[in-house]
Amino acid sequence: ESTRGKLIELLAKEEDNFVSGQKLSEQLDISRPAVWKHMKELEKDGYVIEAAPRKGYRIVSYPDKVSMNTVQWGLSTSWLGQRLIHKASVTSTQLIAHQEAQAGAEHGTVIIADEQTKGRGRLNRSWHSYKGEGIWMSIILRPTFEPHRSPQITLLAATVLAEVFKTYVGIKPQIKWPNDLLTNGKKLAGILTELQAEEDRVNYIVLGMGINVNQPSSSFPEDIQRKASSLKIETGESLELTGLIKEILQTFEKRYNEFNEEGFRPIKLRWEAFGYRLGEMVPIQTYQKEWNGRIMGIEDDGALRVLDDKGQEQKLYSAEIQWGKDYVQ
Ligand code: BTX
Repeated sequence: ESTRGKLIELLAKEEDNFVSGQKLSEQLDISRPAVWKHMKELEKDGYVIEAAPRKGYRIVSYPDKVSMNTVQWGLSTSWLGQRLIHKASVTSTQLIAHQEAQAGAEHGTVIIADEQTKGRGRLNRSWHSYKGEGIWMSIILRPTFEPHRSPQITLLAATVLAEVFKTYVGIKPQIKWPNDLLTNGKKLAGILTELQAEEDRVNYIVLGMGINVNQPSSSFPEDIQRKASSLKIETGESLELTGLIKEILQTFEKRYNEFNEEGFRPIKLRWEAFGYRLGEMVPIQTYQKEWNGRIMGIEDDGALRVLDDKGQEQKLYSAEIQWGKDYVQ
């Protein structure tokens, strides 16, 4: 199986170019008939391989099916997703992730499901997770930082999704504080961070991401149709889930490593580049008070930085913000 992984990697790296059977046989240290046999196996898994005399092999298309193998093949991470659990149907990938984490699952373990029957959002809200139409994924992290820094992970995850949507999918999303990914005020993706910690130490974090990918708008129930969108609705094209999952995992690992080495600053700047209604006045409700504030950015601890009408800076941790007519809570 690791030979097959390496084989995919060698072919994937060359993209549209052919790789000779000779080269593959040398690099994998297997005979040429064995290379041929592996190609036949890959075809069974849904890869379309072109074999040309004297030129060699190339991948014409990748399988659409999400599975442990199709995600891990060619995945260029060093710790994220090296252990990956894929299930056809679960109640919630968060739940599985908690069970796995409590049983000792390593940092970077990923749980992905085609469908969730009880997908959850924040504050006990539910998350619609249609079969095969989106990415429903939880990542187990075992960070060494102190618990109070964990909200930064939510912000980091939001910037990773924004970055991937922009560079890989080609749409520029906005991040509604703290963690919703929007286009035109509609929710494309949500993030749910759950923490298991002691006073001064994080046992683990389960980071859940729900990404609407291939839903047509008719797929959403009526009550969320006007506030939800998918990458397909935005681009007009279906996207291959495995490719997108790999891109997210690779970008996440890179940004997480950067976060460990350089701290929160680069993440903060990137977050602010995507910030929803940044610089604008919005009505805010804190405790009994209603006031207007200008959204300025985020603090190092993940709080929202808002300027009140006296020109004072306020830090908001949780507040009812009336995001505007185009956004429905
Ligand atoms: P949230 O509480 O910010 O958003 C939930 C709200 O969003 C719902 O009340 C509903 O109005 C709306 N909504 C529900 N489903 C969708 C959808 N598919 N698209 C757009 N809007 C929707 C956000 O919570 C965090 C969601 C995390 C989901 C992931 S999926 C993998 C992991 N497993 C799991 O159970 N949850 C996480």
